[in-house]
Amino acid sequence: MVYARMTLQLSVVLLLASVLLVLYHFGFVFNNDCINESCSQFARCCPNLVGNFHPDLRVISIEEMATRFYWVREGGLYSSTPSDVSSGTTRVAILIPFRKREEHLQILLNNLHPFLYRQQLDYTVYVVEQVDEKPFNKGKLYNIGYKEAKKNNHTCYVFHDVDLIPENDHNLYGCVRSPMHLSRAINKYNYRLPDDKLIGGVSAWRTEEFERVNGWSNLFWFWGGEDDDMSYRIMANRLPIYRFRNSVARYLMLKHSQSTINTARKRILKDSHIRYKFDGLSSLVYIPPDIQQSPLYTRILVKL
Ligand SMILES: [Mn+2]
Repeated sequence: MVYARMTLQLSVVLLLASVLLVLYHFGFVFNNDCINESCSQFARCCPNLVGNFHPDLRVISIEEMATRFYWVREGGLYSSTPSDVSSGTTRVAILIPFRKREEHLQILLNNLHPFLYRQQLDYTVYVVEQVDEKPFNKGKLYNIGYKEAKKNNHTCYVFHDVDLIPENDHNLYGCVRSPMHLSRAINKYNYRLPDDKLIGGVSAWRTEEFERVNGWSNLFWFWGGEDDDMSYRIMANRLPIYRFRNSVARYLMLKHSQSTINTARKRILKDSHIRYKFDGLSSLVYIPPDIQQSPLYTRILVKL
C-alpha cells in the first residue's frame, strides 16, 4: 500500500518534471524572457510602433536616405530629449563592424533608422570599419568601437552584425536587461534559437556587464569563434542571457558568400573561461582611429 502510494507520487513528480522540460524546451520558462515587460509598456509610450514589418530590402543611396530620415543629425544620431547627460535617459550606441559590405550597410541603415526612431531612443549609429588588409577581426573592432563610443557617454551598447535586419520594432534596443541577446529568431534558422548559449548576431549590453566579461576577445581573426568565446565569458561570470520572446526578436539575414573560416577557433575556445581575464578590453592596444561624421553614421576607421 505504502509502496503503491510512493509510486504514484513518483509518477506525479515525473509527469510535472517532463511538462516543465517541454515548456523549457520551447522557451516558456526559465529562459529569462522579458515577456511583455517592455513591449507592452513601451507600446503605450511610443504609439508609432508597428510590431512586425517587412524589411525594405532595396539598396537606397545614402543621399536619399539622409533626406528621408529628417530626424537624423550629422554623425547618425537622434535625440528625443534635449541632450543632457544628467537626464537619466538611455543613450544607445549601435556598433556595426564593417568591411566591404556596402549594400548590406545601406539596407540595414534604411531599416534601422526608422526602427530606432519609432522606439524613440536617443541613439548614435557607429560603423566600425576595418581599413587594412589584415584578416577581419570582429571582436577587436567591437572593442575599439566600444572604447571610442564610450567617450560620448552612452549607457547602452548594441553590437550589431551588418547582415541582420530586424523585423519587429517591439524588439527594444534599449538595454532593458543586460546582456540581452536580441537576435534570437533568425529566418536562416527557421526563427528558432538553435542554442541557449548563443549571443552572436545582435546583443545589447550595459557598461557594467560588458566590462565585467572584459569585452570581446581580440584573438579571433577571420570568420567565427568570437561569439562562442563571448558565451563562455558570460558563463564564467555566471551572467544570464536575457531575450525577448521568439515572435518579437525576429531578424532577416542577408545572403552573402561564406568568408574565410578561422580554423584555429576551436583550439582558442578551449581556454575562454580563463583567458577572458587578460584578453579583451584590458589588453586592447590600438592606433587612434580616424573618426568621420557621415550623414547617417559616425565612421570609425580602424587599422588593426
Ligand atoms: Mn553573416
